[in-house]
Amino acid sequence: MKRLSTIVLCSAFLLPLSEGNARDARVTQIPSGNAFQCMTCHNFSTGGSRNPFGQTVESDFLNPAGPFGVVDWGNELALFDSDGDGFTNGEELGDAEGAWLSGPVMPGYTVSNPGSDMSTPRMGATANVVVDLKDMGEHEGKSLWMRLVDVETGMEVTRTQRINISSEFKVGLMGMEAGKDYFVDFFVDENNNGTYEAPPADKAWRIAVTANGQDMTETFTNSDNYVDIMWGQVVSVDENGEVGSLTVESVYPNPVSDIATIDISSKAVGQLVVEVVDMYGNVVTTLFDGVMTESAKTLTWNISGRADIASGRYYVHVSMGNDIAVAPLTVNR
Ligand SMILES: [Ca+2]
Ligand SMILES: [Ca+2]
Repeated sequence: MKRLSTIVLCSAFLLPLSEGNARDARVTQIPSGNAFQCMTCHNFSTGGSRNPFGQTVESDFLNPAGPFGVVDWGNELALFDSDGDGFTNGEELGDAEGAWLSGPVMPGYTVSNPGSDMSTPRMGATANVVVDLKDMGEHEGKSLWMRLVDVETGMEVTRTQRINISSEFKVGLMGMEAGKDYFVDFFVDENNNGTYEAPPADKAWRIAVTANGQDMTETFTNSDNYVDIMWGQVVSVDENGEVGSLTVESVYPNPVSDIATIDISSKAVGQLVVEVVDMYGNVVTTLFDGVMTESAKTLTWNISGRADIASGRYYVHVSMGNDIAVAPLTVNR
């Protein structure tokens, strides 16, 4: 009943149709739309002028354009940071990839308002780091990747991407635990081929931070102090999830709603462990733990009976000795 009364309030200003009125149906057309209701897109709970996210939607992501358009939620809208707070619209709404179709997003993930730079998302009880990039004009239009790496374990905590970068922008990363040391690794895909190469082919930098339990901002001014961040050699590696001799060849369908099929190949023989982990690194399922003697293996993950598996981002984590391969997997319930 609470939801119903909110809808009535939004609709009270719907007639006559004019610029700036809230369309409450649109709340159902984006992930976590119920979190901020009309204020996802507007400056006021009754509608009115649009906030930066509402302006993005109105100008480029209504199908068809105009007052009766449906929000075109997808990868492009999800990857854009409308309010410039360093977190993409998808990260703020709990669907970084823009793969959401319906239903709630990952529990334990605190969504935030993509139209307000005073509101940023959070993973569990961890803190965020925001890198405030300056003077990046020479890289304008290129793609930038950034990740947070736990220095002690070498494991990648989280990563994010920006396409078509400008001279000044912010990039935020979630997941810092108080007292731990992290590397913030980032590179511009300077030669535009979609993968990382060590400088000078691509331009890469590293910032070391120690988490103090608070959100922090690091200012970075473009420089030629490049660092080979070996993007391919800490966990997820490349688009195919390849590390060493162990490879996650494919995960399909992805996003998955019932059964995912996972193809793994290995050039070596040994003890293979295949797990599905959530965004916090918790193992939600062990798919295989045994000796792999063949060069290829196909496994399935059936979530049709798993009410405990919420929509959101997961990783297929495959290991054999020191070899690790990781591939992202999105669940859409
Ligand atoms: Ca944002
Ligand atoms: Ca925000």
